[in-house]
Amino acid sequence: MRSPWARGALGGLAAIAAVAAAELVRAVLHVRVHPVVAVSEEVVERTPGPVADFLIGLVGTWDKPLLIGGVLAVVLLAGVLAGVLTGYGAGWSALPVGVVTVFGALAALARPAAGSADLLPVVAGAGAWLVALGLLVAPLRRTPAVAPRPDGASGTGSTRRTVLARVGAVAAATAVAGIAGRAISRARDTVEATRRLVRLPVTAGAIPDGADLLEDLREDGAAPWRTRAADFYRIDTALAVPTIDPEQWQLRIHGMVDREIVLGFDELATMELTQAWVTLCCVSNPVGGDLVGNAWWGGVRVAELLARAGVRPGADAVLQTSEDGWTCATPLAALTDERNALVALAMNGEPLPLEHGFPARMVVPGLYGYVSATKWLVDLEVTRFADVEAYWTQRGWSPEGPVRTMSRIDVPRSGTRLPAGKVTVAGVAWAQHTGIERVEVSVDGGPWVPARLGGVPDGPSSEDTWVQWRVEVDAPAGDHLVTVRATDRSGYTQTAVRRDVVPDGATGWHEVDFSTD
Ligand SMILES: Nc1nc2c(c(=O)[nH]1)N[C@H]1C(S)=C(S)[C@@H](COP(=O)(O)O)O[C@H]1N2
Ligand SMILES: [Mo]
Repeated sequence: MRSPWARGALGGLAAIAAVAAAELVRAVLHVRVHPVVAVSEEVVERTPGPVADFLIGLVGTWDKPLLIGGVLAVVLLAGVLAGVLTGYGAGWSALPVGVVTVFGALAALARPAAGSADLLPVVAGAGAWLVALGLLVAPLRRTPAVAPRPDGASGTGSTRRTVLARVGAVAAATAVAGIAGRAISRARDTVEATRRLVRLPVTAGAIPDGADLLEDLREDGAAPWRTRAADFYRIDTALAVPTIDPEQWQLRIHGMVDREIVLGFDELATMELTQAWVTLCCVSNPVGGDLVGNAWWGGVRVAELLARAGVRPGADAVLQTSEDGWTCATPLAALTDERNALVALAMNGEPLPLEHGFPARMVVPGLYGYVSATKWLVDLEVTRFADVEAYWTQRGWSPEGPVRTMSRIDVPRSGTRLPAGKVTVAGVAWAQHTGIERVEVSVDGGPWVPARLGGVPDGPSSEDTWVQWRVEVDAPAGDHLVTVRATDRSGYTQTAVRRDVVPDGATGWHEVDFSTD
């Protein structure tokens, strides 16, 4: 049992455990490629054309499986080596693991549009590798000091049993992680494929005249007026994105209603769809933060659905529930008044992306997401605030979540150096379902200067979106601090008092420092 062969075999198993752990984390976090595949892709990119052509001529379409198999073999060999090296001390055995991890990390980061999340499968793999290796070889070290047996066999029966038990446990965990990872990936691929086939009678949404006021400042950090789905902030408690087949999906509306109704996806999609620009934001958005986005949503008005069900007197809330059990309670009034509270099926002219609630989510202008914007929506219960508690209100957040009037400076970025003279200051401001009346900036505590406001949609949803603003200020050579504040159409001007996001949204003025010379 203490032979290098045994250690090598245990090391190989630990490497397989690492590959499986990385796959599970990859699938859960929806990282596009496994680190092994990332390394393979990197190899392809770095192989000179003629060499690649020659090799492809040799192996034909087997090139990719062979390449991935080759990388896996290297990982396995590194595992065997790490196992053998445990006989020489833990430090040595960590070396092959470290080398493989560094290559995996570099390849993961080299993928197009890679972010720090793409490192997590690598980190999980390395962690699982070291833990598994430690578990598997530990009994070898703890072998009681007994005299060598006459038959020359090393170790004892009890060590052997412990090792075998641990081999069984690690192998089982490896199999579970690998199978779970594959199942999660497959479920997601299936729903993605279904989603691509969904056709909805919606448009891509035309940007209102003059709304996109900051196109020329995009390079400097100004957000586009329409937030693309890929750039839209994502906040939810779901570890793995729920994968819902629209064919199986149903929305139930019940509680204090005259008649309970249950609707399928096709039924909803063939009702009259309302389309509107709505800016969504998160209560956890700090002053100056980017947990806010503006999109063209398409869906069925909740007021219409509630009217069909017939709301009974005495109700003042609707408890929304998602497929994964998340809940929020929304004031009934916000769902039945004239605003465009929607069971949304589309975002920017496409079926909702999985991350943003496919096949259906709520969008309610004027309320923070945590009290209104259930993704993967399956249930609406008409009820009373006094009778229910929802996910975040149980955790200390306010039951009421009207969006606070807020403004943000996007240009210049904090710490920028600019030529002295005229400096353009620009950004966004929002007060959904109230509307922005005025945005002002002040340089170095000087007088408030009104900014020029961009356009908003015509008609009833004109107050439901953010507004872009820009202004030129004088900035002589030196260090400067620029401050912004917005006034909404109710006449309220943002308070300077800085308050944290808990329990009902941050307050205070956003400030940015820059210098000119
Ligand atoms: N099912 C579900 N829906 C949810 C949440 C959640 O955790 N689970 N989070 C809410 C919060 S706090 C916000 S701010 C919005 C964010 O929506 P987005 O991720 O599409 O930007 O979704 C809301 N809907
Ligand atoms: Mo949120």
